Amino acid sequence: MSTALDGTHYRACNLCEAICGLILTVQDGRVTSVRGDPDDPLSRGHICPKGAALPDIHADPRRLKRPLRRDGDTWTELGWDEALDYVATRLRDVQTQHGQDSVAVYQGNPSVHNSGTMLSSGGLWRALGTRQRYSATSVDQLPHHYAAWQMFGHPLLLPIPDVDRTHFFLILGGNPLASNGSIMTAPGMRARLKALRARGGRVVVVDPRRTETADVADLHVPIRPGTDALLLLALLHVIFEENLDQGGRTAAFTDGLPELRRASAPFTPERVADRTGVDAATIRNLARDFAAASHAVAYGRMGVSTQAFGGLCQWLVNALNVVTGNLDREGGAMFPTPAFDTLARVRKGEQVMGRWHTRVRALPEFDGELPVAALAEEILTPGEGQVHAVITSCGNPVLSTPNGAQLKRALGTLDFMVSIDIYLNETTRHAHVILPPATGLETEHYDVIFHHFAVRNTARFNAPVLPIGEDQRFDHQIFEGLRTRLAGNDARPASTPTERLDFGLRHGPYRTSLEELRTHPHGIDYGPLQPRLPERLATTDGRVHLAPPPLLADLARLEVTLHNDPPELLLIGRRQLRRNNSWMHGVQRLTRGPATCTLQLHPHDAARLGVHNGQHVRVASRVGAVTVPAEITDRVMPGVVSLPHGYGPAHGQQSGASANDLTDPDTLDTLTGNAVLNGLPVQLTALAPT
Ligand SMILES: Nc1nc2c(c(=O)[nH]1)N[C@H]1C(S)=C(S)[C@@H](COP(=O)(O)OP(=O)(O)OC[C@H]3O[C@@H](n4cnc5c(=O)[nH]c(N)nc54)[C@H](O)[C@@H]3O)O[C@H]1N2
Ligand SMILES: Nc1nc2c(c(=O)[nH]1)N[C@H]1C(S)=C(S)[C@@H](COP(=O)(O)OP(=O)(O)OC[C@H]3O[C@@H](n4cnc5c(=O)[nH]c(N)nc54)[C@H](O)[C@@H]3O)O[C@H]1N2
Ligand code: SF4
Ligand SMILES: [Mo]
Repeated sequence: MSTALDGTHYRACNLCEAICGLILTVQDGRVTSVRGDPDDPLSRGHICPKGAALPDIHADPRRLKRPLRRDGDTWTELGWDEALDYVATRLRDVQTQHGQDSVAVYQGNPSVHNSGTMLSSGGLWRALGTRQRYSATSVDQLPHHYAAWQMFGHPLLLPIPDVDRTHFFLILGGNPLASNGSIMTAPGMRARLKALRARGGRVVVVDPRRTETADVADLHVPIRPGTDALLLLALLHVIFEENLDQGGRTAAFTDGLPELRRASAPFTPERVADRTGVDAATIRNLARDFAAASHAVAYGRMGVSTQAFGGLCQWLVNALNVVTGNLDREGGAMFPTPAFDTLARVRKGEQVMGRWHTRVRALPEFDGELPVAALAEEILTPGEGQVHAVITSCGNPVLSTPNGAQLKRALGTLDFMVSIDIYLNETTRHAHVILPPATGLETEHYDVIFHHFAVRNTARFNAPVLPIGEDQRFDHQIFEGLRTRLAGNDARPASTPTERLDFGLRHGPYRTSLEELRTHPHGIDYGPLQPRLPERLATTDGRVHLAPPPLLADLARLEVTLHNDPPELLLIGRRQLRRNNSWMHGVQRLTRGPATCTLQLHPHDAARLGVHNGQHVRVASRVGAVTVPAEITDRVMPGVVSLPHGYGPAHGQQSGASANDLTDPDTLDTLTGNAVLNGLPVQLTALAPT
């Protein structure tokens, strides 16, 4: 039976940062095929297995569509009005009894991939007025924001590698062939890297693991986890020592070059070689090649962000681009110009850190959010200001934040918890109410965030592909429903996400509109990235700060590591093409095949510890232990073991242990407050075969 929907639809995928254009065929009201859209000016036909599985989320019988309320272990469905009334009442009661900050909020990763949530959740947080706000940022890219704020004046002024025009791409701690790129929206990295090499350029990957990206690079440089700041300083050292630095066009408005030169002086390649595991000759050659390339760009991602020196790493990556004249120039690190530009009206020189602190450990807020590593203790520690209620939206922090087992215990003690989420999972099962929004193909989409990080200036808006049932609600309806109930008589009607989007597009740099974008379903191409400095800088003095004092001061902490013996075994993570953080295991076409939650370890370590391939091993850290099968491979360097995150015991065919039952909330990048998910000391024991 054909329906009004039948035919061809265009929709950008919102599962990851690559925002690929898709062509969907609908027959009899069902999606029967998904292909990459060759006419999308950014993705040019790219699609990955997750994108192809996008319709399966809709078909997944476990996906929630109606509100659920829990009494003990029993879940019952509620009507929407009843559910929203109940949630608002309970939240207000907790705040009346324990104060505004007794309600904590955690926003997870899909928040930034849903324009409805992005453009409507802020109103609810303002109505709540709580300072207990957390998100996945502090288990991810917080150091990028910190360095951008210190150097360029705003957390979102992140320089993006101009991969399509560079001749030398230095990747530290990123694996875009598995992740499809992050803080670098560049769909189809395999093809982009192939083109880079075809034009005579080089790709170098610095990573403790020989990754899928390292496989297609010219050079893989294995590095001991957590030591990249030393390597980056040594690269700068060589560049200064051999007078390879070139100011480039940004020199006229850059301060701090002499301070940076002085700071890197003690870090000779010879001095850091042992600790990093990278020999001095390799470091010297890398510095020379990078400086000599006509267009070069250094890029550091998760591996150099979620580690003990994340802030230093992101600063030094930017600094390397600046001193080699590659900031804000073609083929270097550039600032995109998105059609919907959240940076259009920034306040210059805004203080965004330390305006308040966590109660228990006094960790500083950054851009309105506290480090999520502190959430469990804020719930568990009695006293004035204790958290008694939690709201999660698009998040699964029990699997995604340090010491998830402790957070799980903490969530069990709450007076009230509500989760805005589409699944019943390790986190949402603790909620008293789950409010499931429409998702994916049911929603309209414009990527509000990732066009700010894209390697080309484009814009794409798509209408929903699938209709929602009468009993479903959109995310913005849920947020607005709660906001108006909490704000009571003060609530004025807010504009809808669609209206906000249209307003932003009309006032944006290209003066476009939703109407115009609707007539271009493949997207509009505004061309390659353009130089944007110094106009785009948000520092009070309008200059780039190459040597911000807090970053210089943090070098003392790094120096100490040169004098300590390194731990014998360090744990790192591993993203996998067919997984999406903690939540797409319900999609069967992604979960076929052998179990993938394995602990990779090098043959030398396996021999030393008496571990056989496939044997179960116990991995223990300061906070916990997990049991997983070993996978012996020389892809990881000796002294390093790798475990993917996002697994749980109830993930069907792909069940596994959670890496965050090992990670330690007390170990942070103390400069930024970011969690340390890589370079964690662990002990390994082989378990008797069963
Ligand atoms: N050890 C270790 N830990 C890590 C990482 C690591 O590399 N190693 N990576 C970290 C990183 S980078 C990140 S971003 C975090 C991610 O951590 P989180 O953001 O906390 O978790 P996700 O696994 O992304 O879970 C997404 C949740 O959103 C729900 N969801 C999916 N779509 C929608 C939707 O449209 N609407 C709503 N309301 N909900 C939806 C899913 O059911 C799921 O509960 O994990 C971090 N944790
Ligand atoms: N298929 C898939 N794609 C995803 C996701 C997913 O779960 N699955 N998650 C999405 C999210 S939320 C994010 S944030 C991005 C992340 O995108 P990426 O950062 O590209 O992905 P990761 O695989 O986490 O890459 C981190 C790399 O750092 C390495 N590493 C670990 N420790 C160190 C270290 O100390 N130094 C160096 N130099 N390297 C180190 C790891 O071996 C790994 O290869 O991916 C996104 N895309
Ligand atoms: S790469 Fe990301 S955006 Fe592209 S199809 Fe895959 S999941 Fe979707
Ligand atoms: Mo992330």
